[in-house]
Amino acid sequence: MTYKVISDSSINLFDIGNSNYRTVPLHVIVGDENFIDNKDVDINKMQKALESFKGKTSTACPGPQEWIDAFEGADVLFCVTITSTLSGSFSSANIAKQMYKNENKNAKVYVIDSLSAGPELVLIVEKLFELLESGMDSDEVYREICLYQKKTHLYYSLASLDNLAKNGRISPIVAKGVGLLGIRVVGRASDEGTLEPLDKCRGDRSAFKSLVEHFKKCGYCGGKVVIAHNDNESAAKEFVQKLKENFGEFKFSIHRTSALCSYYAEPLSLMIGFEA
Ligand code: X90
Repeated sequence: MTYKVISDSSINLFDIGNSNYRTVPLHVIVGDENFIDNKDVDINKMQKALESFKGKTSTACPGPQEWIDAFEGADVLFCVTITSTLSGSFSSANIAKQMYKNENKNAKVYVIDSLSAGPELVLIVEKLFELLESGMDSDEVYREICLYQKKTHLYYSLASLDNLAKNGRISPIVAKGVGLLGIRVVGRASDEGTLEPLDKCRGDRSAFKSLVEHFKKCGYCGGKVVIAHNDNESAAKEFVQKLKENFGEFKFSIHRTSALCSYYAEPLSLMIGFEA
C-alpha cells in the first residue's frame, strides 16, 4: 500500500518534510497572467501585478485533472480541500476520485472538506501523517481525522476585504471601510465553512486583544498554533508573544501566505489555525 496526502494550495505550504505529500494549485488570474499557486509562484510579482492592474481579477480552483496528476501511483489517497462553500476545489477532487477509481479499482480515495483555509489545513495534514505513520487502517484514519477537525479552528485578522467582496465571497456592505486607518476585520471560519466576521478593530494590537478573547471562548489551552501572514511576520511573532502571556508555552509555526491566500487575505493579514 502506498499512500499520499494531497492538499490544494490554499494550505500555503508546498513542503512539509514528507515525501508522500503533494499539493495541487489554485490559480490567481490578473489580466492575461495566470499565477499558478505552486512552490515556484512569485508572490511579489503577483502583488505588483494586482496593484497596477485596473480590470477585474479572479481566482480558479484546480480542475479534476490537476488532482489526478497528483494521485498517480498511490492506492490510498487523502485529499484535503479549501472550504466547499467558497470554492469548487472539493467538488473537483470528488470528480477526480471517481475518475481515478474507474481506472484503479482497489484505490481508496478520501476527500476531506476542511471547511476552512490555510493553517487549519496544515493542522489536518500533519495529523493525517501522524495517524498514517502509526500504521492505522485508512478507514480508521478517516474517522479519526473527522473527529480531529472538530477540535481545530481558524481565526483571521484581515486588512482588507476588497477581493473577497469583488469576487462575491463576502457582502460589499461588510467589506466597506476595511483597509482604511489600519482597520482589521477579526473573524473565523464558521462550523459550516463560511467566513464569519466578528469584530472590526483599529490596528494589529487591538485585533490581537480580540483574538485572545476568542481563543479563550474556544477553550484554547496550549494546543498547536499555525500562523500564515501576508507580509507581516512581525505581527505574527508579536501575536505569538501575546498568546504566551495569556496561555503559557505551546508549539507553533509561522509562514508566509502563498498566492491564493495572499489574494484574499490581503497584505498585512494574518490567518491563525489552532487546536482547542
Ligand atoms: O475556487 C476559487 O477560486 C477559490 C476561492 C476562495 C475564496 C476564499 C478564500 C479565502 C482565503 C481568507 C481568510 C480565511 C477564510 C476562512 C474560510 C472559511 C483567506
